[in-house]
Amino acid sequence: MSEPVKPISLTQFLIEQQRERQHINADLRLLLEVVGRACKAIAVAVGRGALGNVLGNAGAVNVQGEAQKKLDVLSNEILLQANEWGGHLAAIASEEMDDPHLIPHRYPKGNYLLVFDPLDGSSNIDVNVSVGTIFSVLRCPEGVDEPNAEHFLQPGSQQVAAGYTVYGPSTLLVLTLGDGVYQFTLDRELGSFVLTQRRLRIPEDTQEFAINASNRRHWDPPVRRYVEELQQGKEGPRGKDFNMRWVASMVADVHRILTRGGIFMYPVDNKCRDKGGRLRLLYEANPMSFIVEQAGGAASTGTQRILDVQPQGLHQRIAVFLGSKNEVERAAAYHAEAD
Ligand code: AFP
Repeated sequence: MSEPVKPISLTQFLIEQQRERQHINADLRLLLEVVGRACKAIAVAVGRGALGNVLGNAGAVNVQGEAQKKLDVLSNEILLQANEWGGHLAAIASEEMDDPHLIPHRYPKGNYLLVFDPLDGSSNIDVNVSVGTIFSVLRCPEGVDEPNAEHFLQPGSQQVAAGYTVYGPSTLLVLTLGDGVYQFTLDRELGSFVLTQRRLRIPEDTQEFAINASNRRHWDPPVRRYVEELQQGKEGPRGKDFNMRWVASMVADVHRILTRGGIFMYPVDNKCRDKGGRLRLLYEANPMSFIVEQAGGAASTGTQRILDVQPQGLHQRIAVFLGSKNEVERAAAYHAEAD
């Protein structure tokens, strides 16, 4: 659900946000344009697939202990190189890097911190299923010249912008500056992102849910209860049938929810409890929660609003329930009852 739209370019949209609405300053505008440009380069690399010799593993393991794909490494490089020289950033943190990347001394420094998952869902690359980039922008604390990991540990409510791209049948960029959610589609002939949906709204109710059901035996009782009730459909306490979808690319699952509603869940379970969860707070949960809330949805750990969580580490993981408001609230209520 969204408002009708005049198809302007991302550049024009950002200039309007700066000039007319004074919603962003010139540095943030430049930063977002550069991120958009880098995502276009990633879209080209993803689109080339086997022809670009970019499929398969890179032969390295990232800080998360996961085998890096060639496209993970390439996307990370593209985002780093595009963003380090513009003068709008103080440092960059990536899911693929152990520590923050400081802006080299030869370039001017700015007041923002950029956080990204360069290629989310990368296990889907080799099977030609949608993947994407997730990013979040924070302010660098005042007076900090050489930011370190600690300076990135800000609750998600402090984000000044967040977005994701989906490299799917078309390439989409979804963006929030804290005043609604906007969707841009890449015009491949012109090479520019064009506004195609404004003020996206997630329906409060839904008949779709997304969870990796193969983990069922590891779930905690409130998650089991919630999902079992969905599965019981018309005959169960919910009195209606639900459909299940799981792409295993958070960008694709969240984009579906933004488009037609639903709830996405990656709870902490017995399989990932020692890590704190599966999804990363700074690179995945926070930007997606900001977007979902801006579209009228909700995002919770099951016990707390995600955007209120005080991060403890750059690569911290967390439980995620997000999407249609009434469903997220119900899942959270089951957790509260179980407590
Ligand atoms: P990768 O980027 O390592 O493929 O992980 C993707 C992801 O973080 C998220 O995008 C998916 O929702 C989730 O993991 C998929 O997890 P499962 O492997 O349990 O399906």
